[in-house]
Amino acid sequence: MNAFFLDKMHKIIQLLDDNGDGALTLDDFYGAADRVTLAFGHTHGSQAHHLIRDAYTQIWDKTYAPMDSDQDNILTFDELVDAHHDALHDPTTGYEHFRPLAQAFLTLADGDGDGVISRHEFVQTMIHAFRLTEDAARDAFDALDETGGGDLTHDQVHLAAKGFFCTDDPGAYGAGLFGPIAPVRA
Ligand SMILES: [Ca+2]
Ligand SMILES: [Ca+2]
Ligand SMILES: [Ca+2]
Repeated sequence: MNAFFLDKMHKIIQLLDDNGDGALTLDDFYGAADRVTLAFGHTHGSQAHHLIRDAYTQIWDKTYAPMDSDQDNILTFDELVDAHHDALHDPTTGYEHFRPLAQAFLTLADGDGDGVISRHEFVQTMIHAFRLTEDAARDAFDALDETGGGDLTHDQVHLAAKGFFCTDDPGAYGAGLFGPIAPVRA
């Protein structure tokens, strides 16, 4: 793991840490699930809400909870790095841990159900689930939409998520999925 990967881990905490304590809990994940559910016009308790909450529960139970070494149900930065290093940081098998969650996001984000993620659908997801600014969300989309067609296929989004979560290559497709990565110096 290189400095870029650690900077990405800082970014993940920053994006998802609802209560600002610098660590992640399942409630932080549910916060993201709740925001994106409402943003796409679904109600709490709806099928869509269950879909994305269940996906977060699954990734927490299978991937993150085993790395919560002191078992306090709080994932510190070091525990998060260990979880990603051990479970996800492998382009061939690592992404299978992540695919169900990405697929749940795709199902919600593809609001018109046409099988592709439009720029608008992508930008709304990034703003509401991950609190990106609108400018950062648009830039992230434009970096992924290499042909400029205005839509991303589900496979493209999976490829981007794999590039972000399962590699430490700053030039990987998807490295800018969640906006610019600021270098963090300890
Ligand atoms: Ca937190
Ligand atoms: Ca812990
Ligand atoms: Ca769509």
